[in-house]
Amino acid sequence: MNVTQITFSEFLLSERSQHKLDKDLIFLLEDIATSCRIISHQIRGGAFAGKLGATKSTNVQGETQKQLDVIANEVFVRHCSNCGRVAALVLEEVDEIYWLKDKPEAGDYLVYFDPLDGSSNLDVNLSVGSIFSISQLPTAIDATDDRSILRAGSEQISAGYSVYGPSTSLVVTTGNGVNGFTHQQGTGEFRLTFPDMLIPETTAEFAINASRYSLWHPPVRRYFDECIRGKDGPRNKAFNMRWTASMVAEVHRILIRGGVFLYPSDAGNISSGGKLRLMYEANPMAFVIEQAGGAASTGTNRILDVQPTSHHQRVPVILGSKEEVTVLDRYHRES
Ligand code: AHM
Ligand code: MG
Repeated sequence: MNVTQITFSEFLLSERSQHKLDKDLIFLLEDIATSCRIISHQIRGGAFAGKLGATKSTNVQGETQKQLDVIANEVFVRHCSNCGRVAALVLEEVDEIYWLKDKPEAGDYLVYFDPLDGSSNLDVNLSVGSIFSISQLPTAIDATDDRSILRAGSEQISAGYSVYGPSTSLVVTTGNGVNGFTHQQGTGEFRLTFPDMLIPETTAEFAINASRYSLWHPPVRRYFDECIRGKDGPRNKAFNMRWTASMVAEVHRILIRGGVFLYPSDAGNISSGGKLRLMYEANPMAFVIEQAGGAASTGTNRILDVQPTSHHQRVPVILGSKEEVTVLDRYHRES
């Protein structure tokens, strides 16, 4: 870790002048950072405030909501509605698109959130996170047209996540590389601690929920089987495996030390698209990973090129160090 005194606000100002970023984007990123600070605080106090555990409700995906899922959702809505350029919010926990402007103009922002990813980890005190993605409307539109938020990941102008672990990190890209910040207790500032994050091209670490082995398709089984055969297998390499059940924590680990993460489609009761949602999980993470020199694929397509057809759509996800993603793409082609 390379501790600097540069705060997130100072960093954004220098990004703005270097890369001619819109001032409203800077305000919006500040609002997102504020939201992450608040959510981090709520999570740390969760057990004392009686905020761990489930609500009585389920979300649009039919999943039981944690109290903190609902709280994190409200925090993002409250803070990210301030910016006059935000046309709509798309949130994992809410079925409808949350339109903030009656007559959105060209260039207005569309913001996609997974407010609290991996929330099944809360009760057992493991890392969770928030994920965000920002795109722009190419033209002015009629606000009732929900299809206008279905933008491919390649149109993102910024994305990132916050991981609430032993410390709180904020990792952001505006399409000019990836930078990581750590929340400093006391000053309350996010300070630049991981400038210019780059993923090593090669790795010997993979992450997958191996309990789903019997449901996987052949290319994923082939990859996994070869990894666990280690040095005696065709990959001639001793692999290590990790699974935290929190995508934000997995992506953070990959940005720091390399690796590959898979949540493939399988024959389970989840739709054939896989588990993870395209617009607020796969796209932002794919943008971050590519900006850090890695690759992100569905197995058959670059994630950022997938044209969305619905805002809660799911997609298979393979991302991380380039060499492993390339191997997995090849196994999909060969199957
Ligand atoms: P969530 O958005 O409902 O929290 O689900 C997404 C999470 C990811 O963070 C993680 O990679 C995955 O679900 C874990 O799934 P599994 O329960 O199969 O381990
Ligand atoms: Mg999620």
